[in-house]
Amino acid sequence: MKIVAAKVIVCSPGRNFVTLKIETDQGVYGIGDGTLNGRELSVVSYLEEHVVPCLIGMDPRRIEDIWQYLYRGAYWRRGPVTMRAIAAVDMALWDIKAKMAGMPLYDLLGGKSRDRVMVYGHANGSDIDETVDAVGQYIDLGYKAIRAQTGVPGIKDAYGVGRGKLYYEPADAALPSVTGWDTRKALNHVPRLFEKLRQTYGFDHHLLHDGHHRYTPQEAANLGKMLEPYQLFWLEDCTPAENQEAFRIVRQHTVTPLAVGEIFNTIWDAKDLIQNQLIDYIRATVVGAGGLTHLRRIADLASLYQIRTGCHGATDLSPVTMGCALHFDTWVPNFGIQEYMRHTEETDAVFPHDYRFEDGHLICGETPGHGVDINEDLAAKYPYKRAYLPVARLQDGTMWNW
Ligand code: KDG
Ligand code: MG
Repeated sequence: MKIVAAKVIVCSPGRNFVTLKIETDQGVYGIGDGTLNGRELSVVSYLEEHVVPCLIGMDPRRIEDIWQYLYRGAYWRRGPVTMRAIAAVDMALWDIKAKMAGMPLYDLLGGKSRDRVMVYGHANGSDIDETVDAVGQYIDLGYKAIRAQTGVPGIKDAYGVGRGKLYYEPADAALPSVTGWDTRKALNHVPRLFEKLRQTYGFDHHLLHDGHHRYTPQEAANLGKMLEPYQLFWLEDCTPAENQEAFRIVRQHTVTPLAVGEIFNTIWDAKDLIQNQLIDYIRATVVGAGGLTHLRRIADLASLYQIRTGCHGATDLSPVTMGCALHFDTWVPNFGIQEYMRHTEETDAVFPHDYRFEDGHLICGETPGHGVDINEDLAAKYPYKRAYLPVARLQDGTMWNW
């Protein structure tokens, strides 16, 4: 069996997506996602110029060998562009293998560990009352777990507060828009949101919060401690994780569960965090961390330390990643939760898929493969549009982490 063609499809049905389609001499094809928000065309070039030529003629059944070839063979290891390109190939190859086997992907991975996958949605508002109402709407939709973000008085466009509600999309401008940040103001405000949420809805639902890399380790420890009475499911990205040791400071001061990893590319980004039990949930996902082949390794290492998965699932991960992630979540023994930021109707139409939402959970389909396809004719109607994530500056103009 041979790979005879591989093409990169770029489209923008509401937002940009990079999709890889690998075709074989047996007529079976596979689909992979290589979207890198705000830097999409670098992955396109990496795939078209440096990966596709190598793939032609290879045996698509040799998933592990092709992964190693692309990882070791580049000499230059890791990084978001390389690992997304590898992920796109890996997803497409698993799709082909499962289609050839006539199995839904979860069966090929080892079979179901659960029937459905608990997801969390994003509730946000420009102030506490608006966010409380938004959480209520998610509860009415059946969600069991909800991430809550609120505007903070005195901060321009605080993280997580979108213009649209259900379809909130942060990459919203042809050049990065400038948002603000002030840790003191946030620390005064965020605990009041969760106090109000618990007063209003009680303790039955899981509540989550994303610090989006804004706090220093000591500030993050302070936030985690102040949030303890509200029993969060997790506090995410409370401090940047380049320095994995930084989480030790947070951990020493708070029992609020910690999640990190949506920007991790490989197991090496998470190794110390996992082995020192400094986190509770690992957020790496299929497109970010080199595909299913590598994500499985991260999940297995995490399972040794009772750390559970919580795959990133924002809108910048295409339905192809969501399909793969749901098969992974259905199989992985140490599953925690899956993020689910809904795609727009335009996106869903370009990527027909067989997963469905029911009662706060996503359920993956039974179609052989990962269950997600691309309608190329429709995709061609939505050409690429440059779109950037915002940047953040402190009140005195200093560049900060968005
Ligand atoms: O592209 C950036 C988004 O994926 C990110 O800002 C979303 O933090 C995020 C989350 O938790 O989904
Ligand atoms: Mg996040």
